[in-house]
Amino acid sequence: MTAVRLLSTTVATPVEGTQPVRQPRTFPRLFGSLLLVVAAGISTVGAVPAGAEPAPAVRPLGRIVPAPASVQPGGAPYTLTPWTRIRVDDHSREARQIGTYLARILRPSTGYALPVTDDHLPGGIRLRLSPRDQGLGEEGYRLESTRGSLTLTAHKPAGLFHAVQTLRQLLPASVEKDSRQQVPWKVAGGTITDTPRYAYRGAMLDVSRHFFTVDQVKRYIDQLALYKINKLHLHLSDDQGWRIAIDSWPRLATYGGSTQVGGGRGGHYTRKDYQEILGHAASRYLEVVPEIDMPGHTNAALASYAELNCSGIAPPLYTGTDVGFSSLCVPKPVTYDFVDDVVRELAALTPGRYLHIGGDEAHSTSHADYVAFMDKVQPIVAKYGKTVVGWHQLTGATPAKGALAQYWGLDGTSDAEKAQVARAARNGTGLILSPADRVYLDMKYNKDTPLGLDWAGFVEVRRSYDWDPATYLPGAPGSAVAGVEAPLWSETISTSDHIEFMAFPRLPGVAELGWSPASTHDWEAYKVRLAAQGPRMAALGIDFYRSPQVPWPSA
Ligand code: NGO
Repeated sequence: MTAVRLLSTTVATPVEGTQPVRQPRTFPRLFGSLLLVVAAGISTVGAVPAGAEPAPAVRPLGRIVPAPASVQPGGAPYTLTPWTRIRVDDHSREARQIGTYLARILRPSTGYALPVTDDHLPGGIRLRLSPRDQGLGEEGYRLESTRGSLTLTAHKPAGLFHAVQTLRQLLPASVEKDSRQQVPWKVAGGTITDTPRYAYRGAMLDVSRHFFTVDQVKRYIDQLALYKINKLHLHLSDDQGWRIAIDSWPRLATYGGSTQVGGGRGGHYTRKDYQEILGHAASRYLEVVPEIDMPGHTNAALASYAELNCSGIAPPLYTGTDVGFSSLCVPKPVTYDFVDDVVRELAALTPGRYLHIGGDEAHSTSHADYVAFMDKVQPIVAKYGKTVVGWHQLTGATPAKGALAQYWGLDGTSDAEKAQVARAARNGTGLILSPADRVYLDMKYNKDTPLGLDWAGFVEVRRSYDWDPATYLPGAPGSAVAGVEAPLWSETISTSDHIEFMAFPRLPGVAELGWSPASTHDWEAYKVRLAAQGPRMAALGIDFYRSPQVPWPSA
């Protein structure tokens, strides 16, 4: 397994198509708009012409990210006015909360009052939970836009929330601004019916190498929600920092969390902080997947408690960026008291299904110890009611029933290692795909990218989007794929600006791989939809990487 990263440092990933693709404006405005309407008329968004300009007064229905499953344009647009009301089902607290969330997004830029009401009058923006629409599942929705009303229907609240994200993207980008804008607030007529391809659509933030405050995490959650990401994986412990308060082992956070890469102050989340993150994530329909990495990547814990070391001596805190040098002491009984306490407390705090136990780069643990450790630790996770997630090295041990393995290999990963993961997948282990040379958001875009690493090569926007999760890992059945996740490791990342520059615009592409049907997958069409996100990201204050592969609008 060491070989993965050592080998991969030498893998050169070609930088793809570096020329901006812009289509010259050779057709008159009216014809251009007609073309867009016709293009939007097909049932998927695959055929919108590349770089089509000028921007029409009404955005074509379906020009959003992730691409919806089905788009049927038609009829007159819906127009928001100063008298518009947001009408929610009277019996659903969650529908009302989502309505209020929508109103808070729309009020500053429109300047309209947009009261949220449960009156039964016709018209307005309607948020409906429909028990009959079971076909929409846990997260699907229907959006119907007509001259008289705009109706969002879902079977479950998460679907309504995703419908709101679609609605945001159908309105002009300036809707995201926090001051009043004088533009017509129109949504093209027609119907979108949309359900996700995968149930697991994640983003990971490494809060260990550099600590990020609750507000920084909340800001990232808000950005993830716009693209229908539904899992936030928090990498809460590593060699450089332990970031979550554990009452039964208090020094983990107070001492183990007291520094970070480069020697800064670090930090940790109190139980209250963590609950605030959980609450915010839940309000955005994201499930938090907490990770305690073990048995390697544990220097912060080993430094905090001498008894966790086989030698009985605590090492110093670590602020560098090496990996693979630390291990919990597998033969010692106290190791499992420790794991039990940590898992018990974390599982009790976390409402989600999953608990990630790391398991990567255990280069200081023998294979036999690694297997023995995982055999003892996975049942502890189950005992506290959670499903195990581990980095794909877990497949070298015996993954628990129902466990998910997170694959972070790359093209250069050995066939034997790929085969080991594929075999586990055939035997029932689910896969979360995070190929490092595709979706590691900490990889540099190109040699000039000021932040990030390059051990998996350079990852331009097209490369991160242009692959298929279902057929990615040879020998692994498509049905084993639970979804995709874009990790952001933070050796070089220490501010929200850094997060945003590395995540955007690659994150929306990963979100699309997770949400949209394979039939919509088409880089030429995607890059046009992504380009339309440029002004929106800018309005949200996201300083994204202006990839030359994407035909960003010039204004
Ligand atoms: C690897 C390693 C992490 C690094 C990351 C940097 C995994 C699963 N383990 O990914 O410790 O931070 O690369 O890209």
